[in-house]
Amino acid sequence: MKSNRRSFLRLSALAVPFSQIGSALAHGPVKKPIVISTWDSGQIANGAAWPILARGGKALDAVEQAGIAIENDINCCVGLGGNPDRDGYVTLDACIMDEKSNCGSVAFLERIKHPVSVARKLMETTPHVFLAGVGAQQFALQNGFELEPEALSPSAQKTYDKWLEKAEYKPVINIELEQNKGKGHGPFAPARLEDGSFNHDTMGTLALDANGDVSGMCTTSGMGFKMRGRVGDSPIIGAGLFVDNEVGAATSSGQGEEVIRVCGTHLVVEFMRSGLSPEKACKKAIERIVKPNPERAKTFQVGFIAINKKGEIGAYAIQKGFNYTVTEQGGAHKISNAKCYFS
Ligand code: SD4
Repeated sequence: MKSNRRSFLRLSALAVPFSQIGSALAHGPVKKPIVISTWDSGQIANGAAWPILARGGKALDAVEQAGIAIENDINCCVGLGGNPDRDGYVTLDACIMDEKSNCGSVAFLERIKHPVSVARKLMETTPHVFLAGVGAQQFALQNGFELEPEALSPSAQKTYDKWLEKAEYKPVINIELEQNKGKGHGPFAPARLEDGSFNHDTMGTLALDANGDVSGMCTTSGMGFKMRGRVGDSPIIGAGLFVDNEVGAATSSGQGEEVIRVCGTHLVVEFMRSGLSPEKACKKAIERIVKPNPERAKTFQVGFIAINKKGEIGAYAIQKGFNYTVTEQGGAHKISNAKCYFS
C-alpha cells in the first residue's frame, strides 16, 4: 500500500509577513517562500533556512544555512559527525547551485566542518566549479576555514568499530525507520539510531524564495565504509543536485552510483520542463534507474525530491521509507513514505 501521511508542526512565530505573501497570491497560485529537505532531519535544515526566507531573503542564503545547520549537528549523518570510509576517515562531499546557474562543488574533503560553504566560496570567488581532495582542503584553509581534528565522533567511532568486525561493504537501503518516529523533535525521527548507526548519510535542500528564485544544496559524508576516495552523486551537479530557475530544482539521496548513471536530478528537472509535476518527474527518473535491471533495483534505494517555480513539490523513491520535510507559511510538515516503485 502506498501511503503519503502528513504530520504538522506549528512554527507560527516564524510566519511570513503578509506583505510578502500578498504578491505571490496576486500572481496566481504560487506558493512561496517554501523550502524542502530530504529525510526527517530536514526539520533541522529547514529550521535554519526558514527565517531567511520568511524575512524575504535569498534562497541561496537559505539553503547554505540549511547545510551549515545540518553539518553542525554532530549527531547527524552528514558533516564531520558522519560515518567514515573503510579506512576510518570521514570524507565529505557537497554542492550548491543558485538561480543564475552558478554552482560550486567539493568532494573528498577532509577535516573541514562546512563543505557547503566551501562550495559556495568556490562558486563565488573562482572560475571553477569543482574541487576535490587536498586541493579542496587547501582552498578551504586559504579562505579561512579551520582544520578540524581527525577523530571520529563517539557514535561514528562506535559504528565503525562494529563494522570492522566483518569489514564488508554493504550499502544499506536508505530508509527512515518507523520505530524511530517521534524520537527526534515532535513527529520527526532522529538522525542517529539508538545503537549509534543511521540509515542515511545525505541532506539535500531546495528553496523557492519570496522573489520567486530557486536554489539548492546537497551535503553528505557519503556512503558509510566506502572505498577511500569514492565520491557519490551528492557533489555532482546534475546528479545529486540540479537547479534551473526557469523550471525548478531537484536533489537526491540514496545509492549515489545509481543516480550518477542517469544524471538523476538533471533528468528530474528536464521532465518538469516538459510539463510534468514534481512528483511525476521524480517518478519518471526513478523508473529510468530501475528499468535496466528491476531485480537489482530491489537491493538499493534512491529517492528524489523536487520543487517547481509555482512552489509545487513532490518526491518519489525506489523503496518505502523515504521521508522529506516541507516548511512553508504556517509550519513544517513531515511527509512520510513518499510514493515509491516497490510499494
Ligand atoms: C552517496 N547519495 O554518497 C549519497 C549517500 C546517501 O543517504 O544519500 N545516503 O552516494
